[in-house]
Amino acid sequence: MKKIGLLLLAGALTLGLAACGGSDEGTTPKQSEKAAETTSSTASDVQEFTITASNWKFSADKELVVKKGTKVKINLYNKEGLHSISNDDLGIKVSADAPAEFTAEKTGEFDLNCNTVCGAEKDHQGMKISLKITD
Ligand SMILES: [Cu+2]
Repeated sequence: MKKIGLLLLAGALTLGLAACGGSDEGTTPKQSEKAAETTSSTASDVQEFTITASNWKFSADKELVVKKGTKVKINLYNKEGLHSISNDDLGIKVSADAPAEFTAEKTGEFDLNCNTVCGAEKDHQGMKISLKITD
Protein backbone atom coordinates (compact mmCIF):
# COMPACT_ATOMS: atom_id res chain seq x y z
CA MET A 1 0.00 0.00 0.00
CA LYS A 2 2.66 2.46 1.01
CA LYS A 3 4.63 1.66 -2.09
CA ILE A 4 1.78 2.62 -4.37
CA GLY A 5 1.46 5.91 -2.58
CA LEU A 6 5.12 6.65 -3.15
CA LEU A 7 4.85 5.74 -6.81
CA LEU A 8 1.94 8.09 -7.24
CA LEU A 9 3.83 10.82 -5.46
CA ALA A 10 6.89 10.29 -7.65
CA GLY A 11 4.71 10.41 -10.73
CA ALA A 12 3.11 13.63 -9.64
CA LEU A 13 6.50 15.19 -8.98
CA THR A 14 7.78 14.17 -12.38
CA LEU A 15 4.77 15.72 -14.06
CA GLY A 16 5.20 18.83 -12.03
CA LEU A 17 8.83 19.18 -13.00
CA ALA A 18 8.09 18.55 -16.65
CA ALA A 19 5.47 21.25 -16.61
CA CYS A 20 7.89 23.71 -15.06
CA GLY A 21 10.64 22.90 -17.52
CA GLY A 22 8.35 23.72 -20.39
CA SER A 23 7.75 27.33 -19.53
CA ASP A 24 11.18 28.79 -19.71
CA GLU A 25 10.41 32.01 -21.41
CA GLY A 26 10.15 35.29 -19.64
CA THR A 27 12.14 34.27 -16.63
CA THR A 28 14.99 36.63 -17.34
CA PRO A 29 13.73 40.19 -17.28
CA LYS A 30 16.02 42.27 -19.38
CA GLN A 31 17.23 45.55 -18.07
CA SER A 32 17.83 46.72 -21.57
CA GLU A 33 15.60 49.74 -21.40
CA LYS A 34 18.26 52.04 -22.63
CA ALA A 35 18.13 55.32 -20.90
CA ALA A 36 16.25 57.37 -23.41
CA GLU A 37 18.64 59.97 -24.67
CA THR A 38 18.85 62.76 -22.22
CA THR A 39 17.24 65.41 -24.28
CA SER A 40 15.58 68.49 -23.12
CA SER A 41 16.72 69.58 -19.72
CA THR A 42 18.10 72.99 -19.12
CA ALA A 43 20.32 74.27 -16.39
CA SER A 44 17.31 75.49 -14.47
CA ASP A 45 16.13 71.92 -14.10
CA VAL A 46 18.93 71.08 -11.72
CA GLN A 47 17.66 69.98 -8.38
CA GLU A 48 20.14 70.58 -5.65
CA PHE A 49 20.28 68.86 -2.31
CA THR A 50 22.55 69.25 0.62
CA ILE A 51 23.15 66.26 2.82
CA THR A 52 24.50 66.86 6.28
CA ALA A 53 26.60 64.17 7.87
CA SER A 54 27.20 63.67 11.53
CA ASN A 55 28.27 60.70 13.63
CA TRP A 56 26.61 58.53 12.37
CA LYS A 57 23.82 59.59 10.19
CA PHE A 58 22.91 61.59 7.14
CA SER A 59 20.11 64.05 6.86
CA ALA A 60 18.99 66.02 3.84
CA ASP A 61 17.72 69.57 3.58
CA LYS A 62 14.67 68.27 1.75
CA GLU A 63 13.10 65.03 0.71
CA LEU A 64 15.39 63.19 -1.67
CA VAL A 65 12.89 62.52 -4.43
CA VAL A 66 13.42 63.43 -8.06
CA LYS A 67 11.84 62.59 -11.36
CA LYS A 68 13.67 60.50 -13.89
CA GLY A 69 15.50 62.74 -16.32
CA THR A 70 16.19 65.41 -13.73
CA LYS A 71 19.65 66.79 -13.29
CA VAL A 72 20.65 66.36 -9.70
CA LYS A 73 23.34 68.00 -7.66
CA ILE A 74 24.24 66.61 -4.28
CA ASN A 75 26.37 68.53 -1.82
CA LEU A 76 27.77 67.09 1.34
CA TYR A 77 28.37 68.99 4.54
CA ASN A 78 30.35 67.24 7.22
CA LYS A 79 28.94 68.66 10.40
CA GLU A 80 30.66 66.09 12.57
CA GLY A 81 33.31 63.57 11.62
CA LEU A 82 34.58 62.78 8.17
CA HIS A 83 32.18 61.19 5.74
CA SER A 84 31.49 60.84 2.06
CA ILE A 85 28.75 59.36 -0.05
CA SER A 86 28.63 56.88 -2.86
CA ASN A 87 26.23 54.75 -4.82
CA ASP A 88 27.51 52.32 -7.40
CA ASP A 89 24.20 51.93 -9.23
CA LEU A 90 24.09 55.62 -9.90
CA GLY A 91 27.85 55.87 -10.29
CA ILE A 92 28.17 58.79 -7.95
CA LYS A 93 30.64 59.82 -5.32
CA VAL A 94 30.25 62.86 -3.15
CA SER A 95 32.68 64.34 -0.74
CA ALA A 96 32.61 67.55 1.22
CA ASP A 97 34.66 69.40 -1.36
CA ALA A 98 33.35 67.58 -4.43
CA PRO A 99 29.62 67.63 -5.02
CA ALA A 100 28.13 65.16 -7.47
CA GLU A 101 26.17 66.20 -10.52
CA PHE A 102 24.37 63.63 -12.56
CA THR A 103 21.20 62.96 -14.47
CA ALA A 104 18.75 60.62 -12.81
CA GLU A 105 18.37 57.94 -15.44
CA LYS A 106 17.21 54.92 -13.49
CA THR A 107 14.12 54.74 -11.39
CA GLY A 108 13.97 53.21 -7.97
CA GLU A 109 15.16 53.80 -4.49
CA PHE A 110 18.88 54.09 -4.03
CA ASP A 111 20.81 53.94 -0.82
CA LEU A 112 23.47 56.57 -0.59
CA ASN A 113 26.05 55.00 1.66
CA CYS A 114 28.91 56.43 3.59
CA ASN A 115 32.06 55.88 1.57
CA THR A 116 34.58 56.83 4.21
CA VAL A 117 35.34 54.44 7.01
CA CYS A 118 34.27 56.68 9.82
CA GLY A 119 33.93 54.49 12.84
CA ALA A 120 32.98 51.05 13.99
CA GLU A 121 31.69 48.88 11.19
CA LYS A 122 28.10 48.94 12.37
CA ASP A 123 28.08 52.71 12.73
CA HIS A 124 29.76 53.30 9.40
CA GLN A 125 27.63 50.81 7.51
CA GLY A 126 24.49 52.11 9.11
CA MET A 127 25.10 55.50 7.54
CA LYS A 128 22.83 55.80 4.59
CA ILE A 129 20.09 57.92 3.17
CA SER A 130 17.73 56.99 0.43
CA LEU A 131 17.31 58.77 -2.90
CA LYS A 132 14.14 58.03 -4.78
CA ILE A 133 13.87 58.44 -8.53
CA THR A 134 10.34 58.28 -9.85
CA ASP A 135 8.99 57.79 -13.33
CU1 LIG B 1 30.45 57.97 7.72
